[in-house]
Amino acid sequence: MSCNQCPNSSGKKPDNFNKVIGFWKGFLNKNSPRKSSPISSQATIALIGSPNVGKSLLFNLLTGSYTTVSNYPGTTVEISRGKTVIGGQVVTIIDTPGMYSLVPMTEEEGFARDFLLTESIDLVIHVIDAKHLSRMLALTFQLIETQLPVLLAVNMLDEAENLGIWVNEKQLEASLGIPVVTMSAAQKRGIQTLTAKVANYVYTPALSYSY
Ligand SMILES: Nc1nc2c(ncn2[C@@H]2O[C@H](COP(=O)(O)OP(=O)(O)OP(=O)(O)O)[C@@H](O)[C@H]2O)c(=O)[nH]1
Ligand SMILES: [Mg+2]
Repeated sequence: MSCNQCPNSSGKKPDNFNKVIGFWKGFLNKNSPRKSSPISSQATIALIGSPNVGKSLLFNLLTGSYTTVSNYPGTTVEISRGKTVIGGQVVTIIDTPGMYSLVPMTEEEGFARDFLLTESIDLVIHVIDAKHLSRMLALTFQLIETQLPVLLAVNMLDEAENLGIWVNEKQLEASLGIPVVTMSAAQKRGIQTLTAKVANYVYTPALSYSY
């Protein structure tokens, strides 16, 4: 996928992107009508994603609270909760352990999956690594299948751009049918866009989200 606004739009395209999108779009159309209702005020938002994609750093940026940012296994097995104000509403943000799939292979994945199914979550922010877009979209589609509203945060944009990988936010939104934010938590890029898109849900509970 190329970015119209990027000078180097002939850069590397994520492998198998169109195939991945096409497969899952067909699958979802047949199998799971998506929930379109917006989330309410007093919302609870969960950060979900593979290990090392930047969930905890994003959590810290959003909530201003301190958690350990580490690659060592086990450091985020405990779910962290923090509060912030988005769209004039107090919102609870939850940081979860890294997981590759909703079909649990590890203790952390089982924990995160059970938590998603049992907790009252209004919005899932699926954080992915822009360098591995196609591979990480599999979990996006699994999350959409849970019927929870999903926002895709394509993080690590700085590293992807350094490799010549350009992600077109609008094109991805159109392809997936969910809100997408391209961002770099390390550079604090895209955070305002992210909160603006979350605010769209939080602030207008009587309206459908549009993007
Ligand atoms: N270059 C770059 N590094 C980032 C970015 N976001 C996070 N990181 C770094 O990536 C590493 C992993 O970030 P974490 O926030 O711990 O990742 P996580 O998803 O919470 O990982 P787990 O808790 O293991 O699932 C840290 O060293 C972060 O500083 C980004 O946008 N760009
Ligand atoms: Mg973490």
